[in-house]
Amino acid sequence: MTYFDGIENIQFEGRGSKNPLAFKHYNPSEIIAGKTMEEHLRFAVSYWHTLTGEGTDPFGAQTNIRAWDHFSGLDLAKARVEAAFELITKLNIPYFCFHDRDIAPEGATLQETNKNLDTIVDLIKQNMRTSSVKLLWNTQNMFSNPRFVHGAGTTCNADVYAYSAAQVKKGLEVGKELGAENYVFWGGREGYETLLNTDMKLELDNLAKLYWMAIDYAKEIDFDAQFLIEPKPKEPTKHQYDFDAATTIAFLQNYGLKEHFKLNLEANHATLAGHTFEHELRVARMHGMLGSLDANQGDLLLGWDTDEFPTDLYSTVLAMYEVLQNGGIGKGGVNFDAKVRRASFDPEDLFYAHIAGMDCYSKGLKVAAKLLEDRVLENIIDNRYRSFKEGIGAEIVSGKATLRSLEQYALQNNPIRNESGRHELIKSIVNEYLLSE
Ligand code: XLS
Ligand code: CA
Ligand code: CA
Repeated sequence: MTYFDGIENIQFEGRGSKNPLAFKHYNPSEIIAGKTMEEHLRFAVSYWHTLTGEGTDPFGAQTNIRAWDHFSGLDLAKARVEAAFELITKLNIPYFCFHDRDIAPEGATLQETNKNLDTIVDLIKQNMRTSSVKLLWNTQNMFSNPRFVHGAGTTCNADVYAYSAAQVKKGLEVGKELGAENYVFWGGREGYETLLNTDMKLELDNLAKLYWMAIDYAKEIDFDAQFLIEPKPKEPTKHQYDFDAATTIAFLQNYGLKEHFKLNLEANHATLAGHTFEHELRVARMHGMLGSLDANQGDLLLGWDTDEFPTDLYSTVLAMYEVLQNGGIGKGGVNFDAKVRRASFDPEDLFYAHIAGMDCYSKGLKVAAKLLEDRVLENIIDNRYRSFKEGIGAEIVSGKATLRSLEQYALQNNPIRNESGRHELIKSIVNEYLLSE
């Protein structure tokens, strides 16, 4: 059965095209900075938003109209697999990502749940064999079911912890079975509501133990995916332990886990943490931990995780600038962890949304590559820090300077002069690149 009749494979038509079902900027085979756009961007569809999402919100029921709506149970899960492969292929997207519970319904017992999962994993495997779609990452949903009310790896209930471990074990086996290139841990309810009833130290120790068990088990079954942790500061809990990139890196370092992980960074989680997306990417890059991108955007006026499709060109330029500076995204990719707005309920909106996001990232890539080629920001930065290249600055950088030598210098160096940071000028230069590329 087909689910998106009337929609053909989406083609690149270029800038002048007015066809809403065509790419204006994403030209997969076009070479930018030595690699094809497809190789740079490694786009992925999020199963949970695009196939499982219904358009509900806390105030209202499903609005999405989907051709698979009349199915239920395992039949619904099977229909969604077929629909997923049709959509991903028509969009010419190379990857997808899922949580275990997105793809198959839970049964009455863990055994039954695993059996449902196996059935759908088999079907996905068949579809992967007959298409070129690959799995960027899978993960486990340890936050929706009421059993996770107090968390999973950080729960106060050892029985829930054991259940979570079993779910991670199965998730790793599924990842191996489907050749996942990465495996994600997002701390769904790994956080707290109040410190008054929380043993934070025990919770964090236990979480680290769960990660160590996952590392050991992946080794045992020969699953060589890149492990990724996805930071988020709040939602659903008031305080999530993996607050942001810096906090997550400190946690990993503290428990000796750093070399086993990279980070999956999401734009909307960055802004929830009070950072820009490029800040999170920069922190990860500085530590050699930039793993993958969850591409979306929040809303300036709303303080929650709205997961909108990325359409802000300025943000994608700066994100792709970090990725290029990183030497690429490696085994990671650009996963659209984004949902159509509740009022965009038609099936074709799924296409318009992905096209918008893919074009926005493609344009971001092109502009970032051009900025780098012309060394626009590099020259500005080199010049801004030039006082550290010679004299007293070079001594500070090389570690030769002491408080005594610096005092001696300061005493005879009068007056001190600063130069303008030229913020507005620099932003207008970036705008010129955006407009002309
Ligand atoms: C939720 C997260 C989640 C992760 C995967 O806010 O973005 O969807 O990406 O568990
Ligand atoms: Ca995400
Ligand atoms: Ca999100």
